Amino acid sequence: MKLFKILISTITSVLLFANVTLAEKWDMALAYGAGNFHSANAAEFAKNVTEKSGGKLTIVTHPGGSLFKGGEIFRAVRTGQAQIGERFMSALGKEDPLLEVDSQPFLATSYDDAMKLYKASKPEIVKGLDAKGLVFLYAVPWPAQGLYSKKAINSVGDLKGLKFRAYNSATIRIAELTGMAPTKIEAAEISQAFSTGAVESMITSPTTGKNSKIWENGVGYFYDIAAWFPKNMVIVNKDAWNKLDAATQKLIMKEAAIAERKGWDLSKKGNVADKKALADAGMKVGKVNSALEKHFQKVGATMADEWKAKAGARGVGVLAAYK
Ligand code: PCA
Repeated sequence: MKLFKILISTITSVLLFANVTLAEKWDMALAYGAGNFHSANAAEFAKNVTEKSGGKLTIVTHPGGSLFKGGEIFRAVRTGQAQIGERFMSALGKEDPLLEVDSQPFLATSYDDAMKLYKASKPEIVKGLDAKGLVFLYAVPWPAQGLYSKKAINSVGDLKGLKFRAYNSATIRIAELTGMAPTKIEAAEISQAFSTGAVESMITSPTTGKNSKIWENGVGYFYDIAAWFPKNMVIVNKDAWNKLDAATQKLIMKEAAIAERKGWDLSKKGNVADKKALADAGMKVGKVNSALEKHFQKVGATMADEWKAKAGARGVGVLAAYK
């Protein structure tokens, strides 16, 4: 009986030890505040994976740039400083021009088209990330991008010389082709940039305007251009990925697909609700007039040619698959 007890306790210790050595902990770097729908969705994904992995993997989320700021997350995941993270794809055009296909104005102007463009571009994007030592998990779009301004914009002339907050190369290019003065600023710093007068206009989602309570910083106008739906993607460091067993990897991919579906739904809801929130806060929410619409269309056409030249044969392939 005594021997039996010793045997049982030895087996238990061995099992416990094995479990401890197999358990992985991942830090998930998130750039946007905990209340943002991307971050909330990522937190749910992390919780589901953690709970269902049977102790093999714990994913701890760090929202609001608390672990790494937006601009640092791609490199941090690539180098393994964070095992997993979320990054705004089109800010990574220098890594791979295909990552900014979703920020080309007027290429995809509805959620259906945004999904089509995502499906057409995903295989090449995943391949590109894989070559950089990254595993792609899922991508979720922001609501339709619109123009915010402190003053009313009724003509292209009204935009000339405006200090403009940009978030990627595409928005910098829009500013250049319009005569605005762009500065690249992460979402976390928007309120400060507007309140100090460093900028007076930007193009982003109603969600980001709402999250930064932009109306408190003298921004009274939102023009719903809805010319593109840029996405965030969640990526994993491949070395961290390879430490997991096949069952855990499968679980992650399954939960990633669920998170992606939920994220797209949340985005669609925010596209309506957050615009209403801007109006409820007293902002003037409307469309640009036809002269401005034409101007942005022209800017978009120029940028489409420039992007094709940058993205080369892979870009041509993605556009052919999309159309
Ligand atoms: N919000 C993010 C990216 C796109 C968006 O809607 C931002 O403004 O930085």
